[in-house]
Amino acid sequence: MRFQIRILGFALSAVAGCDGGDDNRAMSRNHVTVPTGAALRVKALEAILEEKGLIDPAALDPIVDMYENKVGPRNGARVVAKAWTDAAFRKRLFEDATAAVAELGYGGPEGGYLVAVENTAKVHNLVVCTLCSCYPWPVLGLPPVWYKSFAYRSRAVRDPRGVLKEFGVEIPESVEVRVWDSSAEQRYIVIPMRPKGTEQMSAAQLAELVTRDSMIGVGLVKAHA
Ligand SMILES: [Co+2]
Repeated sequence: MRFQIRILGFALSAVAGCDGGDDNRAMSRNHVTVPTGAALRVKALEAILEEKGLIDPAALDPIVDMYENKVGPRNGARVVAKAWTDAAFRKRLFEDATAAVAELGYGGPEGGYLVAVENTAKVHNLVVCTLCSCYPWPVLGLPPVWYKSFAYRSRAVRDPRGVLKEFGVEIPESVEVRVWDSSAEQRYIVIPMRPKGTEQMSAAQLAELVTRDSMIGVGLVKAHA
């Protein structure tokens, strides 16, 4: 029972979508995925559950961490590995990513209107939500804290190469950097370049190499994890 309540608290936080009750009012309509009231209700419920000793805030952190770092991005990694190894799937993915990832069983809240963008030798893609934190949950899980930060949201557009450098990614001047601004009506997953030297690897092995950051565009996939 206690565990179920914790999950409920987590699910309620998740449903709030782009965070910040008050902030939502100032946002473009495209980024508001639920009525402002929902975020307030979640906060109120959390406060009551905490006050009554039914949830322990510290117990929620590992659950959030699990979705942010483990469960979520592993789905996206499977999508990338399949795109690298299955030409027909790859084609469908770039035509309609929402439908293609549904073939693997991924979909649900914050998962509609998914667009896959392809990194090539000539183009590097970077994803941001300039106004809030729109993010494709079914394939990437919950957005990392830095993704929601004002610094990332503003600088990713103004100085994408500078931001990439801070993530340890140096993109040659000859490669175009494209920045995609997410919204509730369009969310993105970057399909990174398959590293050289992985020709013999299975899709499952390849998926192990794919990092969350590489699917946001702030990382590159290396042949050795
Ligand atoms: Co947003």
